[in-house]
Amino acid sequence: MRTEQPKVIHLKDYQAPEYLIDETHLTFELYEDRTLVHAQLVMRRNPERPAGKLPPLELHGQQLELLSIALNDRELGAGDYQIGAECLTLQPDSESFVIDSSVVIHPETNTALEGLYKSGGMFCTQCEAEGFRKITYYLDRPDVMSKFTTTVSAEQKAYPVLLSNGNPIASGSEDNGRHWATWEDPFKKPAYLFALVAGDLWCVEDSFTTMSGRNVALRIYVEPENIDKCQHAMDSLKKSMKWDEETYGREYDLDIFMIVAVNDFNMGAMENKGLNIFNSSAVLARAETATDAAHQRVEAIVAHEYFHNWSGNRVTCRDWFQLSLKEGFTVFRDAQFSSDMNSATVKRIEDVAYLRTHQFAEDAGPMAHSVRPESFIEISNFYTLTVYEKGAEVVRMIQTLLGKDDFRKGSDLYFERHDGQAVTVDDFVKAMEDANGADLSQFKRWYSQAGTPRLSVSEHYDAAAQTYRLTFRQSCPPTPGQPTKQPFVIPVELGLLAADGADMPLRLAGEAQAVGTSRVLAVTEAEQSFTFVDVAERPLPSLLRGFSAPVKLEFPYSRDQLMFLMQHDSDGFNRWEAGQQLSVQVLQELIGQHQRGEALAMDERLVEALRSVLQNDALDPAMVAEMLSLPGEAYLTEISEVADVDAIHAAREFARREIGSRLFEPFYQRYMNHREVSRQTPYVASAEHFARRALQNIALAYLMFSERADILSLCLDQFDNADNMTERLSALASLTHSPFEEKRLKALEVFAEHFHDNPLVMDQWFSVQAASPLPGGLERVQTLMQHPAFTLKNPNKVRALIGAFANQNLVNFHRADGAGYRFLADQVITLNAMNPQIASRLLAPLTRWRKYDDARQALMKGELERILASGELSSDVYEVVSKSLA
Ligand code: 0A1
Ligand code: ZN
Repeated sequence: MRTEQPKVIHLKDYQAPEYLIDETHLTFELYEDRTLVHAQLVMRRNPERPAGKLPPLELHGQQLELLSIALNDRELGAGDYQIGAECLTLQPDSESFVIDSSVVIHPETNTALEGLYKSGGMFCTQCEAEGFRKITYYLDRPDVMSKFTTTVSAEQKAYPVLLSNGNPIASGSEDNGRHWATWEDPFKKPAYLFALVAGDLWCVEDSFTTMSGRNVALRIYVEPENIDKCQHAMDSLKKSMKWDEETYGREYDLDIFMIVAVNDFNMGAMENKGLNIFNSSAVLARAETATDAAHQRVEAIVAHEYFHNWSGNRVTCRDWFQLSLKEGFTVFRDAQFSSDMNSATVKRIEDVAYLRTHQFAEDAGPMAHSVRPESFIEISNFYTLTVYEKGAEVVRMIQTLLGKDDFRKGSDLYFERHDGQAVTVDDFVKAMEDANGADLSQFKRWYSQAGTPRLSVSEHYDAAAQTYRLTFRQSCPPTPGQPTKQPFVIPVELGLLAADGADMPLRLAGEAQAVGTSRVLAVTEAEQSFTFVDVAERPLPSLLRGFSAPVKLEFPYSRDQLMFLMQHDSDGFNRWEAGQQLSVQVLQELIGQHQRGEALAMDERLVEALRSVLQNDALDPAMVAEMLSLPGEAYLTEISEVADVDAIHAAREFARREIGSRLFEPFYQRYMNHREVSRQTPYVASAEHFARRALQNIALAYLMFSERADILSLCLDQFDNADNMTERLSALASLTHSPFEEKRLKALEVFAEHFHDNPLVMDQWFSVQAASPLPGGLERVQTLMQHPAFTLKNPNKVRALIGAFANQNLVNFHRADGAGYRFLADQVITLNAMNPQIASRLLAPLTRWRKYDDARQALMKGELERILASGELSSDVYEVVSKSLA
């Protein structure tokens, strides 16, 4: 909790540490009412700092009860050191020395889930970013890297499994019913990668032979009841290990790799060296209890954490401003992996839709920051879409500009040059430059300038000269602390379509001959033109193929041109994008009609365009499903100047009903065919099967708008008889949004009865109801909070119910009387004291108040002010609230 004015930490103030820790020897004695931590730190002065008088040693430490501390075996007395709320300070008397400390901590009452805590019956840790200082006095900063040995002792019966990083080197039992195990990690690491687990766990075992022929034991530890839900994660792990060898030449380095699933976890998972700790939602998956989306998420997160072994652990961050060094790069790597494992175009569509809806909103809000932030109050607030997703886009642009082979040369040099070091984003870019003789100095503005650039494009065709000129104008709106921006380097991949839909050869003025039919232009100036020659007819440009840069593109396409691109663009992503732009135009027209009180009437052309997509059997069903998904309400909000919540909802619902009724027949055909295949095929978690089920389920949702009894029967049949959660949950979601109240309530009851002892399935049950746009949403959520399966102590539950309500149920959350806002603020105030990280994340929807009408703005700001005045705020919540009101 914040007791004084919060300190702002600035990147420009970075200084290397005065002291280093070569060895860290830890002993944990775990008890039910306390834990004793003994730490022996073998330290020396940092030779890179100025010599001279020895500076004081400031060890980080929070919420620790110090029992004893010794310097070179000499017990220190109270006068030998000072203890503050955040640090212990003492004066070393030699260049090299050993500190021994003993502290008491209380994992059993740790609800913040940071440091050492208990999740159900097991002990576990979460140390990133600054959690290790809640375990022992230490230099808790990523540029202090040390070799760790860890001994854990606990009661044998309750905690038969004792784990830490590295390799197990010794273990034994004591007479008193306790036992112990010692682990040694041969790799130097910062404290944020430390992990410890103790519990009654079972494990699934496998092995992997690395490219140099070493055998690695693989283990996934879970609570006994989940032992049947680990196979998918294990398969994903082996695929990731192989992929990283083949794609990046990266081999695993320890003899054992472990994953532990815990139920109470603030984020998705954590890449602790050799001992990844996962939110159980990111590990457990089997057909009956996890959806296709959950299976894909498990595959992606297992890969992400595994890839961190190189991009994050072997080469780590110098300081937390460099967070995107590991996160942006690793998200980029896991996205490449997922594209290779599944449909690359569908993966790109999903990522771009997510980025444009959520990261663009962050960029336009009060917490906007650059990929490498300049300052923060609480680093936990900077595990953001900007650092992760936009950071990945920035790495992707480097690959687009350099080409795949040269990018790989750069990454090889980066890993080779910096293995075992804590480095910066500049070091990463420098390796990319040095390996290729490239100059990325202007490009680096992507790391330092916040905000989403706009790129508006105009065209000029000269029929007589057969030239075609594209003029690009870029700008970037101001963000907090950055009123003006310099031009970015924007890679624009493009093609030109002829009247028959074919790509034209591309020859720029000055070039000897045409070079390909799709190419990347680097826009580097505020305004810049490119002229193509030998252009025999007026072309239609396909711009920003594959979303080659995270910008808002503006080009005055007509609806007919968009329909043409939807059919003919050789770039699959841009075919989808054309459909989205067409839908946006049509939806915005409907929004206008609703606002003017007119009867809603929808442009036929969208229906016809979707009909031809739906009837095209040659298209990947997953692409068809994506193309049939209208832009979400949150995206429509993001692109509005002032978002009219009710009009957006009404327009989108109207469009969905229209599409459902006009395309009833083809939807019915598709549904019946696909459902039949699903009925006859055992569940397989692979792209082809995901695709079929995606289209089947979107068809069902559209068909349910008909409110016909025969469709209801199909839906109920799927709900009752499906052998997998993907089909069952989609049927439940369609029912939950339907007017068949009796059937809906019955289905929800049956579902809860069946799955009441599976917390992850119950999360889905909460979310489906929380997201239902039917009137009375807030009251339903308030009632669900009383359900025995709900608890504010579990972050997954908070996200599933309260998060889903505030982020996905926009009509109910933004109801005009402000009750949704008041409810959210109440939860934030309660959670502030229990779990500051979760409280601060839950707040995000209130920070977007500038998007709404005056009345809602006042209500939202009122709630932010109420939070600010509610008492002692954590630094997490304080930072977000105060910046939102600034
Ligand atoms: N490094 C992890 C994310 C993570 C960050 C913070 C955490 O606790 C506050 C937990 C996990 C990743 O990128 O997967
Ligand atoms: Zn990560």
